[in-house]
Amino acid sequence: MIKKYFSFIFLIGLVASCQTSIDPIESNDVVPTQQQITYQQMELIGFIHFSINTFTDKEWGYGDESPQLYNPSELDAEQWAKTAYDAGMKQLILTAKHHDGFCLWPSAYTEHSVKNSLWRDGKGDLVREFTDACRKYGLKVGLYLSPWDRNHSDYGKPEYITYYRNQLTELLTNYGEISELWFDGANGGDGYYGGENEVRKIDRETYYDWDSTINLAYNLQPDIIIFSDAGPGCRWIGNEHGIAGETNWSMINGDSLIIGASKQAYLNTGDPNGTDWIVGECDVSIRPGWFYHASQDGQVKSLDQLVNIYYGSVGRNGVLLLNIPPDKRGLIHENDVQRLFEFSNFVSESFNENLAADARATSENMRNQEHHPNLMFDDDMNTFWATENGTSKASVTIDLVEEKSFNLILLGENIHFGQRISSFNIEAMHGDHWHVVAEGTTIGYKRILKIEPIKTSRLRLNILEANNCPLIATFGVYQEAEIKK
Ligand code: FUL
Repeated sequence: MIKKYFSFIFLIGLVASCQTSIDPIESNDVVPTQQQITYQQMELIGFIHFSINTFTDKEWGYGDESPQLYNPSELDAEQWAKTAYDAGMKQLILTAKHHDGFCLWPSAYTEHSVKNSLWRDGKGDLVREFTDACRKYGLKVGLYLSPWDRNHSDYGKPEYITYYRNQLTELLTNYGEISELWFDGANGGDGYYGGENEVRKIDRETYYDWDSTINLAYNLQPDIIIFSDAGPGCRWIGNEHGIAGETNWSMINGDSLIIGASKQAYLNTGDPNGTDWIVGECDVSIRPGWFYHASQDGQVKSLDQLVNIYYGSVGRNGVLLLNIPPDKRGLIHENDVQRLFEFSNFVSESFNENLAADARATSENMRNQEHHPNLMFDDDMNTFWATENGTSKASVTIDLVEEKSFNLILLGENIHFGQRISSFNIEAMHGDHWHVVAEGTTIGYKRILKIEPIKTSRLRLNILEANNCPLIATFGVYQEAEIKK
């Protein structure tokens, strides 16, 4: 009788444990769209600042520049696209119009464009050459259309908004699929404004009626990622050094953000309680300026600097947008090409071999076999270690099978269900003891931790705090390539 009773209890226990293991994974309320996931997976994208400023040696044109100044001697957009492709970039964004109002395409709505330049006898269309070149190299295309226009006589009046939307319609209608649209936050100030030469200030909250412009963009390009201080697709990371916060949530309160007037510290870290998913985009130039200046040929960022930027952006749950400005010839300068080559070699050498690829993991917090922690060691976000719903702490022990030497640890969450982890550490076994070798707050899509070089065969990942059950898709250890000085 007693035996029967125990078998019955055992059966109930078994049914209960099976039941919990087949519960679907609870999703967070705030999750990315498929477009945002695809966007984030690009990791590294490039920026092309090229316009009238390239020829006037300025960063911000006043708006009174003659279109005739624009005359690149050897412009080759395929050289840009090939350079970007070779560097591992997945998309390029072109400044179709910067603050000076000069248009790189022959817009029907202004004379201030390539059509009045000497380049290609006034018949050129750089947006066309750029989009064709990107597609030839399999790169996605993004466009920057400056909301501030220091050339246009109507800037500051309602008529300018119609002009701006007409231009946007041209760009989003005539050039095939556009994957990203860049709304810069700089707006209002002095300028030429059709010859008035005055200061024009606008109300950043109301003047542009952004909601209508964003709707227009979505109607024309439903999958587009829109960048601005306020998203909605991706957000400015709050600085132009390309560095995300050590804590970086993809969630943030979109309603509290204003294009051109957002709190930079808030943009830098996001918000664990944010109601909107807006990925952080980390923009930075390979040179001090956004536009090419011959005087900066010796100031291309060092490999060391680029690597730190990479760890501070891609390695902190962001997308790195690296600017590579073509010179007056219309080519990316040799110094920049060389540095990009060194950078992409560094990244591919460093992350070529996951030294944990054959590791074995064990955890007391395992939802079921389908979410075994061994699934963290492949490259697939869709196979992952998952714990039971409601867990906020969990540990996994990793046996590297033999001793390995490394100084980089890479982690990633399955963000389809939301971003969850807010505190973790990693321990390594030295002799008979565990020692903490790394600790951090957020993980998100990707987190890279550079640690003191170690040699060990056992590691332990401890998730110390999470807003829902941890879902770890990636665990890798790597030996960083040497940076030759
Ligand atoms: C800034 C602009 O004012 C710069 O000229 C540059 O385009 C940079 C990417 O964004 O806000």
